[in-house]
Amino acid sequence: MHDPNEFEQLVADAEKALADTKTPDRRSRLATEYLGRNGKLADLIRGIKDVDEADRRKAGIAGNAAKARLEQLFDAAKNESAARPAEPVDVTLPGTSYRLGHYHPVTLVLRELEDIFRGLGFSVVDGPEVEDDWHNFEALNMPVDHPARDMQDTFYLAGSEDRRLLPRTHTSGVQIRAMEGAEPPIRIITPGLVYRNEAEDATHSAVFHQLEGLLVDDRVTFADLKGVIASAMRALLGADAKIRFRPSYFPYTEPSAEIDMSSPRIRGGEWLELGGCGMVHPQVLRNVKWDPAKLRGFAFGLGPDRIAMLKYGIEDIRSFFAPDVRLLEQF
Ligand code: FA5
Repeated sequence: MHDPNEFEQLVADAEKALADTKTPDRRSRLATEYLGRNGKLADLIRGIKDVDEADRRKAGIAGNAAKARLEQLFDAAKNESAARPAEPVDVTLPGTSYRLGHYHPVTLVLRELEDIFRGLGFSVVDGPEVEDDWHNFEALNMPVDHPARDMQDTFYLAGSEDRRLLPRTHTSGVQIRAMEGAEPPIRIITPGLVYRNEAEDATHSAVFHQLEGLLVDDRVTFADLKGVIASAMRALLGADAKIRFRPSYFPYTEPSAEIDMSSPRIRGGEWLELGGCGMVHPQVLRNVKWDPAKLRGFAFGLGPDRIAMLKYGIEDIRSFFAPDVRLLEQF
């Protein structure tokens, strides 16, 4: 430092900078810039030792005066802004927008189906994806050497030979779990993933969803089953959706049927397979210690992936399980 007037210049600079400072935040940064331990004032004060001896005392006095003046200036600015009301908020300015994610199309269909079935009095229950032989097969009237086990190509978990654990091939095992230890009547749906050792193509995936339904009460007929399926599908796909039942075979229902669906807005009204269903087999009721002489029930297993393909016009089921956000972004 060569000139004690530099202190006056520093105060003048600070005054000007303060006048241009609008926010408390910037004012506080400015105070540090001038008054901080490594700030501009401290720099000048450190330089006093280099001033000619004759002027050194004068420089010291100027330094102290500058310090007092700067402190006064910053204090005043602080008090003034504290006394001033906060800047009014312009509520018409655009807000901060958040990028929201998208639901998977199959999730959308599952949620819609859950809502529809809840409206029909069903409750939603969950079951394990790793199932044991009893629930996936045996209690469903498929003993170990029953040929119907070959209707679904099953994966088995390595090392579980004694308990025969498997990634479930269908959601029907949850029917058994829901009835075991419960009292009739029952009215449930159970959505979830299932796994099959299948060759994949545009309508077959090795991992896919099912939505199982089960209703057991004292007077239930096949007409009730048709009514429930038809009203659920009309609610989901429109009042002009048509349902038809084709005779089929499942060991756990008798009689059994395949459900097909057609809508004029989907693939030109072509009939498409939606799921399997039937009246609960008496042996299944016996297996859960319910009395088939007093009870009747129906069950169904729908394919929500196929329903989502129909609803959204998606040609290949494999795109649901491929990690491509371009698909999801459309929903
Ligand atoms: C069953 O799995 C029976 N458990 C359904 C059932 C439940 C019948 C209750 C009677 C009573 P199926 O294997 O047909 O049936 O499968 C049912 C539906 O799942 C099919 O109609 C289809 O919509 C869907 N599905 C079956 N395999 C696949 C697959 N590989 N990829 C996608 N969807 C499939």
